[in-house]
Amino acid sequence: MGYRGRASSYSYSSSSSSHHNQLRQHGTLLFLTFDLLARVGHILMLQFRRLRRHSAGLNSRRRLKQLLLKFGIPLLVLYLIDLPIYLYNTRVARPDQDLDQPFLTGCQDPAAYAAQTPRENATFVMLARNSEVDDARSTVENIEWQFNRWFHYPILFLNDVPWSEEFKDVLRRTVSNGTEVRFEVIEKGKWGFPEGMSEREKVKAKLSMKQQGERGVGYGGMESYHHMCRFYSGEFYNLEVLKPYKWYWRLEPNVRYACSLTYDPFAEMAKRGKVYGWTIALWEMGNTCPSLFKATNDFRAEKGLPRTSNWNALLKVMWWPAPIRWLLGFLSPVIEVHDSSGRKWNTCHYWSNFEIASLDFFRGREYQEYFRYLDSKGGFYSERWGDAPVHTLAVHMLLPPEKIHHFSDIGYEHDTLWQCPGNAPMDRQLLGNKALGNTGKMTPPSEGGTGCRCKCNENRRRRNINSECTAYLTAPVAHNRASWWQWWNGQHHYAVNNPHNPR
Ligand SMILES: Nc1nc2c(ncn2[C@@H]2O[C@H](COP(=O)(O)OP(=O)(O)O)[C@@H](O)[C@H]2O)c(=O)[nH]1
Ligand SMILES: [Mg+2]
Repeated sequence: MGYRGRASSYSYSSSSSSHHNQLRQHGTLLFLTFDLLARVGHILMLQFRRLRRHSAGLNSRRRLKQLLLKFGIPLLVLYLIDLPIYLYNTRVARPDQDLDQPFLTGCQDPAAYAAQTPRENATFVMLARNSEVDDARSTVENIEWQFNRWFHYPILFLNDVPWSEEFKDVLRRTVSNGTEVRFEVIEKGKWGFPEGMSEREKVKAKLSMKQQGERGVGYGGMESYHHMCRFYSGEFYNLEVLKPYKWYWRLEPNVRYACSLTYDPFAEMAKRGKVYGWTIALWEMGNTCPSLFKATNDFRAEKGLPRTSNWNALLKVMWWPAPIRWLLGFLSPVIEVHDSSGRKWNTCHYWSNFEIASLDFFRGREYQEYFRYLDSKGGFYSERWGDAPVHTLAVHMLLPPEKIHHFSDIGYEHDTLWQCPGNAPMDRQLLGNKALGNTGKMTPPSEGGTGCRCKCNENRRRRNINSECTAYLTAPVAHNRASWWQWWNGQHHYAVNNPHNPR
């Protein structure tokens, strides 16, 4: 799709001469690659013919031996040289110490904490539909009880259509005394197709969404879902109502926090220089965003951004020899989740319905340029790029590992996914604390637990964090990692060696 995401603020495709230069360079590179392949093929063919002539009188065993000597061994040697170089270039360097740990363990006295700690410029945000009033109420009731009755951060509700009186009434009644609520309609130009997209391109986009629906791409046939993903990927950060704030905490209808959170995560993130906080990581379905990784890597290369450990943590390490990788790179426009050098994305990403993050980062120049670049590729509609993988790829491309924080001590449930930490020892549960009060029956503490009065649903497995996907994304901050043997047996480093998160 050729539309330009807001040409005025977008510099990549506004200059057609640089675009032509790029095309020319790409064409030259392709020509040289083909030329090289053709020459190598020609030499191999000549060698093969010679061998056939020479071995005409030999029996088949000796022929095979000759073939192995002439081709097999040189190819194996080349592979053995290529493989370590490839592995070295895609390695995730091991830090000297663990770079990310839970901020605090067990319960704090929330009244004392709030009195001593200056508040941050922060807000909760919930995008919702009027019809989701019950689910929105349930989330707000829960977060007020588990956290906000002590901290009173404002809650901002966003909608693409005017709020119903019912929604406003119910939610106003749900918050605790002292919590400010605001109901806003998303300002013009921030929801829907990008400004500057022509009618023809919109028709094309709609047709593409219809086809995605028919192909069974998750939410692919739902136009409003595409708008939602594009909104949360970029336009959200430029809303006027968010200008006064430095931090946001994203909420969604029908979310349950399973533990009390007795410290201020905004203040702790600010204190420790964190930028992005998450709870759950999971695999993305490749068919929703087949070319997102390629587009992101193209952006990275165009901008001269290095392949860091954080970037490499996004890769699925493959053992293919170089020519197969070149072929995969060449075919990347038509195969899923590969970049143009043939590297493969592991599709692991942070689930963005929980996020505590810096608005300054996302409204900053680098992220916004990335968003506009993606917009110019059209993938929010020609595919169904989700805001979760977009945020993850950006965070791993633009931030060093220590700026990302896993809130492994937060109990979080939404839909079918959840994270529930073990509870810290009883002496860290502050049972007589007046501000915490009676929070009901809690799950018994477990060794190395970090949680404050968590009530985990015992019918589910206790923790989700011992997963391969989490291990990929947390590798850059993990000093202690699982051995090959442990990995093979399904034990991944984040759980194996993090003293706060035993299996
Ligand atoms: N106002 C509004 N909110 C929407 C729309 N589509 C999705 N949302 C909100 O966007 C968030 C994510 O949508 P959801 O359906 O939960 O997506 P999922 O979590 O990926 O299954 C939720 O907070 C929804 O309330 C829409 O068309 N209008
Ligand atoms: Mg949801």
